Amino acid sequence: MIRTTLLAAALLSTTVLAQSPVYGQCGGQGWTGATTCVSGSTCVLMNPYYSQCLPGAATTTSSSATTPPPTTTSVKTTSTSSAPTSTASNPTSTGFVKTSGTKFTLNGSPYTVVGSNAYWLPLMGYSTADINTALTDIVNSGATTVRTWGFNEVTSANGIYFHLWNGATATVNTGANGLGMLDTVIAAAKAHGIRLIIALTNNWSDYGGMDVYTQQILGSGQFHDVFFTNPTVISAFKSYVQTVVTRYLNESTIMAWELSNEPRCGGSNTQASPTCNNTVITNWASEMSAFIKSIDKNHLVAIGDEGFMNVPGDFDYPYSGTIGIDFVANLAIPTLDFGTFHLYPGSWGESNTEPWGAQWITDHATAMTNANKPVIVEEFGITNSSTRPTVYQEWYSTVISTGLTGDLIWQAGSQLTNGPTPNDGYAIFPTDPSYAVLKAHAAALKARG
Ligand SMILES: *[C@@H]1O[C@H](CO)[C@@H](O)[C@H](O)[C@H]1NC(C)=O
Ligand SMILES: *[C@@H]1O[C@H](CO)[C@@H](O)[C@H](O)[C@H]1NC(C)=O
Ligand SMILES: *[C@@H]1O[C@H](CO)[C@@H](O)[C@H](O)[C@H]1NC(C)=O
Ligand SMILES: CC(=O)N[C@H]1CO[C@H](CO)[C@@H](O)[C@@H]1O
Repeated sequence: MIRTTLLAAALLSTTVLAQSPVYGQCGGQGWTGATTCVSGSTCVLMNPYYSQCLPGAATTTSSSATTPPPTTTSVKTTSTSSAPTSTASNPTSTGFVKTSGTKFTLNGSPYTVVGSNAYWLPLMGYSTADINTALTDIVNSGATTVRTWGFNEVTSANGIYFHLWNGATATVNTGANGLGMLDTVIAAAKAHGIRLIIALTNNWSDYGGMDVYTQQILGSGQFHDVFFTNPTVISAFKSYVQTVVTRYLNESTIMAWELSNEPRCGGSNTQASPTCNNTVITNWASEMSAFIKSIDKNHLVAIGDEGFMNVPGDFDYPYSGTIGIDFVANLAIPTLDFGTFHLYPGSWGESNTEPWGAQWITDHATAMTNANKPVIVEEFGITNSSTRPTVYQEWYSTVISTGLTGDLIWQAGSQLTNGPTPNDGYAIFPTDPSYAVLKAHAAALKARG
């Protein structure tokens, strides 16, 4: 407690900024930073929580500068002063993906979510030509949608990074080796007609994730789930989320924000606290999704979780309610637009791969129908490339027959200038026997609607 208070006091003294940069925040409830913008930009009121410096003059200016500071001890996350170099927002884009019952829609017509994960697109320093090659391979499999990472937490500034931590002080890297990479991926996806689902942190230590927040803010030795409950950590995550979300407020290439990849009570090297239960992540998901909705009315919001079920008396691990996720409870959260689940019989200790997966899909389709919201199996995979075409075909048939809204493979694969994209054993390159299965399924799912 004492530690937190001292940190917050120290941080507050460093937050006096002269002027906000273009696209920087300049007001809003709880905002304690600069309320004027650098010359050539004007402070525009977006909503009660957020005013932003936009290029040129504007008729609406922020009146929220007088809002009293909040009572929370917020960790300030400041943007660097460089303005985005690419067109992060394109007002002439077509519409945003929306939901209607258990389906997605785009400009009033059905929108089929089918495609792949490609977390690496903005993170490897790929050239624009290589990003285009990867997206071309994805599009040729019939994909409409790609899921990628909108985070990269680091403690030293090397290579590509999005969010640099130095103790409790964090800086968002908006430069060419930071969110500029995400700008490039978004522009390339737009050019290929692909929509993106972007996760905002990671349960796992890949690319930083939740434990970087807790360890930098509170020190080492934290339980993993402190990320979901500590007010200072929640403020810090909100600050990052706000920076990313407002950068792309009007960007219709983004279909949805996800709170995190695979949130759980436990992490990669960090344990769950003895008191962590499903309620902890349900409460966190409610608060965070409401926060995003308060600043962004355009984009859909989902958790990005594995869809674990909480079935009393069921001791099958993914149904046992012991991991920190209650899929049905979370799907009822009003500020979440759709549900997600993952499917990895291999790493979940399920030996009966094909039928177990089909049942897992069926059970989530039932929850989808009951909640009347879309649900997608947004990651699935097996690593045995010889059995994969048959198993995926079976699972795809189950998706089609149960009416499940959509699906994304983990993960896409491409041969690029300097070699293949990352392959953890699940990647499907255009030469893989499963690639044709994906393609046939994408056509079938679009036909089903
Ligand atoms: C987003 O669109 C709204 C409504 O058209 C507009 O008022 C606002 O300035 C835009 N914001 C950005 C960041 O482009
Ligand atoms: C879940 O955890 C919260 C916070 O520790 C606690 O208040 C609640 O009673 C727990 N619920 C159950 C069902 O154990
Ligand atoms: C893949 O599955 C086939 C068929 O069950 C099996 O014969 C083969 O050993 C498996 N390969 C690996 C690497 O496990
Ligand atoms: C357990 C698990 O799903 N780990 C995944 C976490 O995310 C990274 C990518 O950032 C994957 O490579 C891991 O497989």
